[in-house]
Amino acid sequence: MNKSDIIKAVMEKEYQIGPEAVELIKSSNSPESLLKYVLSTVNNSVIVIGTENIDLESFAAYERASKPIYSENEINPGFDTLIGKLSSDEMQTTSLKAMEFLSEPSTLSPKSDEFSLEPDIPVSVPCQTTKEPHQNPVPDSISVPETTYQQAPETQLGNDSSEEILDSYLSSGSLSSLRAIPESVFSSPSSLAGERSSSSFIGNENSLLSSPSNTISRTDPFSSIAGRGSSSSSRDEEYIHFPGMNPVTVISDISGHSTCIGEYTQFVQYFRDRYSRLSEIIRSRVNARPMESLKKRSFRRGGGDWGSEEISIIGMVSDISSTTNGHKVFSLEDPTSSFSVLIRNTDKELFELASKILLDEVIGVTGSVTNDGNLMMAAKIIQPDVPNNVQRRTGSHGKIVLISDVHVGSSQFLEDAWLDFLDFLKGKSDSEVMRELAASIRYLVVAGDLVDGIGIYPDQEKELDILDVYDQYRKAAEYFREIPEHIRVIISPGNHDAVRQAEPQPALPERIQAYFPPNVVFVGNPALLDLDGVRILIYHGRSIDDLVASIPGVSYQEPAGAVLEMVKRRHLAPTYGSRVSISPEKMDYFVIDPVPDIIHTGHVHTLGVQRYKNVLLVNSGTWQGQTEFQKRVNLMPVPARVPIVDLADFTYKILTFD
Ligand code: D5M
Ligand code: FE
Ligand code: ZN
Repeated sequence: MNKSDIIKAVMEKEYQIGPEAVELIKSSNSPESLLKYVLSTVNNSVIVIGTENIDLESFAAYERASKPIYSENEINPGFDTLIGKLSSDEMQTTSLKAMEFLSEPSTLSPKSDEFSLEPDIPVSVPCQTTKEPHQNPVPDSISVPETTYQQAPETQLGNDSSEEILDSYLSSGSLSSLRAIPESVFSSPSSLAGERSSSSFIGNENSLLSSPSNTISRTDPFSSIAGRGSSSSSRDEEYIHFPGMNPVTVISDISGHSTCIGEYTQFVQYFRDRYSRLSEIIRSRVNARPMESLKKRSFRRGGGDWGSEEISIIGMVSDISSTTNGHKVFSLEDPTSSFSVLIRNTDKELFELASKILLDEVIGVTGSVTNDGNLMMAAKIIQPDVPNNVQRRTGSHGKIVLISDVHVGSSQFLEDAWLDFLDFLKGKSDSEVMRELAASIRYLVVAGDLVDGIGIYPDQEKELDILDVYDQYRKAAEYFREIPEHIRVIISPGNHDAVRQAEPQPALPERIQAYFPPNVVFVGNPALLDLDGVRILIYHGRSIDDLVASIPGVSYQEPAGAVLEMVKRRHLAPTYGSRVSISPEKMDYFVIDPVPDIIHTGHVHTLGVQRYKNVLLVNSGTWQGQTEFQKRVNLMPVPARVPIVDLADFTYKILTFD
């Protein structure tokens, strides 16, 4: 077992590992068994596995006293093959789940080929880690919950003007297109066993017994922001206030509130929350019916040309396919039922909008229903979006500096530029204008990837100057101590930071917070804050990778365009189970509500600022030069550029430090 195998296996479990610990495992007589032993015994609250977490004596005693924790024969032979085929990013979301299925022959036999080795199938691991499949076999009936394949509903057609289109819809192979999604999030457990129940409804969580074998063992160990701020005793008791000249109020943040233990019922609850909040926004603009009522003959049906009644529905997109003639078909779900919607390619504008619709987003559709009550011909698609009349808030005074992706510890970290930036903050610029500007700064926000971390991508250690993640944070803290005390610094984590990978991510652990000076406030990812009257939504931006890949016209070169697509959907990570591993919390922390004044993202290492209906969208760049990995994928970073926003009128400047 070599170093990168160890790091990969540790990443799989959503831990990080220190270099000495890797060496210790590597040098063992049975590194694989030791690693498995460590992973099965490590304390829930550990993020970075160090030598102190490796108890060689107990391991030896364990091996003597019992059969090995994993007998090699028990391990699924498919696992290594799977790992070999996947990039590390895919591994983070895919392989654990696949491993779980592969270990349950009874559950996968009919679909194993489609399932096991297909890297682009979106599957996700919730919470912080996953169960050991061999130890906690999941009952058959619920073994494939959040990733059940869904077949588009069959449609019986009536005789009407749309027959031709419908014929092609029916004959299209796309009808049988399958995808792994958190299927039937509104339905009863019977649908999990393969049969969809038409009488399914929101609120069925009691029908799935929560057995310990269906849970994930690690829960959120952090309650870190509470350590520094004070809880409000007002109506909003959850809000945490950091008072002072430059006050911070945390309006929404997972830190200390994670309830996710990975039970299937939590997915139901999570999607119910997503649906109810987003549909409420749409409902304020359309008068929608429950889908179940569309099957009843309570309104005029028939082709649109024949004056059928226009009706509206609001649903979550559970499937997207195309007919052989190139029309689009959406399957929508609401708490009462599901329904198919057809978007004809003859309606250019509508079709263009339909091409941008993503799986799992919540949309309203207005149209007419075919005679048989099985299909809606769409005339209009309504996204939640931000109302045109959203009021600009009065604002505050002073300036806010927005940065992200510092990547301290990376050998590509641009220290010279960074030190120039620190000099600027300290008021040490040559120019009077810059000194005045610095004096007006009240807040500095870091939207994730403060350090480079370790074991985040294959061979990362070859591009690290600092190999220990704690040392990386110590170095970062050293830099942050240089920042004048009167500037309130807010640090939110990203995918390179030492917190769980599943989002929403909690704030950095207290051990790391302790390195930093008192003017630093730690929040989760995402986090909605009020900064002296200005509302800012901070999100690292992992979902931008998905949006670039799936929405035509959205690119890494203009990252604010991706954020705009989030705003239209009022959701930071619309599609479940792609790059973003979403932990099913009680509340959907990704819903953009209320509408903030500023949305600050990062992650893609390019800079972009855009204004959309009085919301300022800022994607800050990076302090890391191009890595070998980025060279391979042709990602050209925009380093050492700093957006600085006036809190009174939301005008901005971009400062350059290279
Ligand atoms: O991400 C910086 C950028 O690089 C971001 O656009 C994602 C991209 N990236 C990083 N790792 C991967 C993998 N493994 N596959 C595809 N794209 C990737 P950062 O979070 O700073 O590493
Ligand atoms: Fe980054
Ligand atoms: Zn990132």
